[in-house]
Amino acid sequence: MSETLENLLQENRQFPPPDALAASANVTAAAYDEAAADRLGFWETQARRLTWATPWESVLDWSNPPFAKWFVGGKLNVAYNCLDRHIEAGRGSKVAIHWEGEPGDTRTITYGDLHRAVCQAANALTDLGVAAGDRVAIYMPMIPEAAVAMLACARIGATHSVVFGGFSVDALAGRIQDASAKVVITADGGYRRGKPSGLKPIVDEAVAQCPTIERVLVVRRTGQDVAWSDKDLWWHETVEQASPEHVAQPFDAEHPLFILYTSGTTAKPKGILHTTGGYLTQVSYTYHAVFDLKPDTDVYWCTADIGWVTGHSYIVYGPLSNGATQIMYEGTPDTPHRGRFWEIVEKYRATIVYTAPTLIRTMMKWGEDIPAKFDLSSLRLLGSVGEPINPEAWMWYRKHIGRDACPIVDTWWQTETGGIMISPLPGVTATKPGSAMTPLPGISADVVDDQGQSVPNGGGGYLVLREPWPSMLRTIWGDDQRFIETYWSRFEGMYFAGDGAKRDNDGHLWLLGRVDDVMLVSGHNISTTEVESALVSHPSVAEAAVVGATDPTTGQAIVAFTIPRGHVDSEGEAGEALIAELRNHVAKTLGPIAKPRQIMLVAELPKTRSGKIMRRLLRDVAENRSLGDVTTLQDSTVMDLIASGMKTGKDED
Ligand code: 6R9
Repeated sequence: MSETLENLLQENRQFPPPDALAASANVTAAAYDEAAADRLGFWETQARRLTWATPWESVLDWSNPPFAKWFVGGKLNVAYNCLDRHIEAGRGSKVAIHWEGEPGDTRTITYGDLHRAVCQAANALTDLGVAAGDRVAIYMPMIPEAAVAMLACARIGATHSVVFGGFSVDALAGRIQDASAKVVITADGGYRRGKPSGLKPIVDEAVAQCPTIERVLVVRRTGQDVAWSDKDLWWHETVEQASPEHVAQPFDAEHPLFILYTSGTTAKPKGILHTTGGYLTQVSYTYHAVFDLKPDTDVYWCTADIGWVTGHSYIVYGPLSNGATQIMYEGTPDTPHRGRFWEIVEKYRATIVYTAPTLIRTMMKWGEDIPAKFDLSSLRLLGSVGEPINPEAWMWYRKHIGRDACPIVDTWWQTETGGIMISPLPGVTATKPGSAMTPLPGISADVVDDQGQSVPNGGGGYLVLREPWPSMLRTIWGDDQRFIETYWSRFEGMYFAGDGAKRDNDGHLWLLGRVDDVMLVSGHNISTTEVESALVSHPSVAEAAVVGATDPTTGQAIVAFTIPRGHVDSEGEAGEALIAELRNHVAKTLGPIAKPRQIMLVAELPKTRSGKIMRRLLRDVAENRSLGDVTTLQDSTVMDLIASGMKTGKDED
């Protein structure tokens, strides 16, 4: 028998789109039929939503798989599509970004303002000797100049490599070296948790190890003291003095737009390469379709950091190519208080919020009385990305943020896919809590067994993509062989995404986490996601992470790390009683095979900067090993907290 994943969790709730939203939705069910009838023709139609300087000769060259070329021979400028064409259409005074600094300072930036800043930055970079094809590293806080820097690179055909502002010296230096970047754009620092936190000192140390760097361009954000070398230039003395006149040149559809390193938990980070025409086509279309953006009335807010692919595709390129008005926030959700996010929604009358399950579960932990203090009635659509969203977290999001009136789009995609692949369409799909539902029009996803055969409804296995898509990664920077081995070798002729998934009895897709995390318990492949969702479905639990630890009788045994909700007493005997209750709750929800051997109550979980749980580290704890590499952890003290005592009971965050 071929190996598949168990399908344990059953979910029967379903929510059709609100009538009014469905009646005026940007995309209707007809899109699925159009794409099914002519997939490439469908993508050509979507490419025509952009402005091309030279039309393409053929839509796809797939003669040398897995190396795809989309919109062959076409030419366009990405920054022109995000800025100039809106201004030419008379929308220069429309707000592009409502920016909110963590200390409470604000900036309102129109499309005209953004265009001017990008043209100045394009001229300044050109003066520094940056030309089309050169690489530029961007290491910035969440300030508008981060988007300006990206768009300026795109405008002159330089390839940007954004590195999370907060990664270590070694992480930054390694990424600069891998791409041989010529310039770094950074800031003196940014505000996080009420304090200025320095970026320039980290850049200084990294640059000392990177001979390819000729110049460092520094935005003054915090005003803190910084060391200065003859490579350094202030943004306000260069960019802000440069000419605001700049004519964008078109680039080939396959011109490299950006490299983004995946946070690779163990191996050397992979520089995922995205190019120009196909990438912009898919992110622009999916933004329009999935978020149903009405440019004249919507106020959109994606809470991601710009250093994550979500920030690239759904803060910069998707929204701006569609002429959206959006909110950008510099800081953390609990500074100066735990209602900061909802205060921002209220202040700007946000209509669409796109965030991560980790944030939703944190809000569950803090309690629903916090969002209840704010007027969230402007919201009409909610999105989720980054991890499987547990059905109870989905229901909490729907009820306490969306007042049971907003559709939720659970969007599955990856750095590698560039844009959203699997998601409800908000005006079409009757959603199920916890399911990403179906591939978008023009996308073909499947769930297969060990042999690459599609599993029937009700079965689980490996998520694969059977056909090339416009915003697919083109290679791993500098390593075509690794590109082939990592993504295209597991199953003949298919892209394997690394995730497990199941197809329910109606054919809808449920993401089950990374297959590396799957637990093999007494011969059953059990996904971490289903056990975590069962734990989160208990009213005392806000968040859970589950790992398989070596066990003498069952091969692997399930070990769960669980964060109780804020109001729950988890000290002493109450804690013991809760643990016993949770073990039984999982057994009852999923079956006895999924009953955890051990549950630990903890205050925090180790997460990456984009909020993904790092189960690898928890496996080390569960198997009493010394900890592996913790450099990509969001907060490295969390592991000390978990390893010592396990049950701290108090909330450090
Ligand atoms: C966009 C992004 C990709 C991995 C992906 C999967 C997980 C993302 C998800 C999801 C379940 C969703 N993931 N969205 N899992 N449901 N809606 O997150 O890119 O940082 O490269 O991570 O994230 O495991 O393979 P990236």
